[in-house]
Amino acid sequence: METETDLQHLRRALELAARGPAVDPNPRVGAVIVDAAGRVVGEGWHCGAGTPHAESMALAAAEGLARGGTAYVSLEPCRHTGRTPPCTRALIAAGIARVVFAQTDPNPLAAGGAAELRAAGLQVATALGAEAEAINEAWTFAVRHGRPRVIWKTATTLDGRSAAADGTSQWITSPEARAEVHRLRAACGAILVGTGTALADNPKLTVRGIEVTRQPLRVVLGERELPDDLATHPLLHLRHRDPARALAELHSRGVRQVLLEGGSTLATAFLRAGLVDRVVWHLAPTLLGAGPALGDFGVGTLADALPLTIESVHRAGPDLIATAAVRTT
Ligand code: AOF
Ligand code: ZN
Repeated sequence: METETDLQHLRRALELAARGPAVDPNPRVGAVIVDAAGRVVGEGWHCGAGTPHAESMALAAAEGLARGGTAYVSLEPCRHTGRTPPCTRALIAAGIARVVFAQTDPNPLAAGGAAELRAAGLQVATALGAEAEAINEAWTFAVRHGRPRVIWKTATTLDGRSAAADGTSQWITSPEARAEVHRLRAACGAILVGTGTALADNPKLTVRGIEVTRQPLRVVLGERELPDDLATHPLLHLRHRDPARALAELHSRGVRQVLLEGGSTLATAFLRAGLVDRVVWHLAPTLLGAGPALGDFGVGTLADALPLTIESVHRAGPDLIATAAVRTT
């Protein structure tokens, strides 16, 4: 039975989990140790792959005061020997009487901790599973599907164009929208473009304007040669166009979320393979014409796109409706 106090300690474990790195091969995990008298005697969180698990950090902080107490953990304690020893054993050895955890571990290598703890005579309870899962959305997806989660980010004008007649495509959207792209990049382990985009735009594909401990891996997919001076940052060039293979390679490198950033050939290949999980669509209130939705009305280059002023945006059932003025009188 979980009490309000249990939920408070578990929420604190979730808070601690969020201190971990936002992008990492491993999940973000937090733990709180409360002694038999109800006092918090240790807190811990996971700082990234290869470092101690949250439970062992919290037990170390408790300095032997854990006996007869309760461990609150945001993820089911692991029972495997991976980069570190099993947390179930550490909890049992410390004399913990009860474990309350949030998310059930979806990782088949580590799962089964709850059953092992029960078998050892500890009380085990769970709560707040959905909240804990939200802290590790991409990791949970990647563990369940055996591949990174894929986000396709695209920017188009209101008439659905992503480049003008002369090929100019930088920048369709505003600096404000581009700042959002950096936030999205910061949440991904790898940024993927095709060789066409790499050659045409020479994009930096780095996170700028936000502090990150590690830049995402820049990945270019396709056989075409790339000049050396393109690699302003460590760049991984996969000389094939197989989305499933690319994701398998990235997954084995610890990437749990990938951002597809162009061009259309790359996005098409991923969609065709059924390997796009989420779309982030940036819509600029401009018209270019000379596309499938609107004929050529005289715009040749991006700088001459006809600007509109969005007056309202709303959802109508599954649709998105935007009303924009071409000219404000
Ligand atoms: C963590 N941190 O605090 C907990 C984890 O890579 P390893 O060997 O350290 O094992 C990672 C697995 O251990 C992870 O996928 C998850 O199933 C389990 N618990 N992992 O990185 C932690 N408690
Ligand atoms: Zn563990």
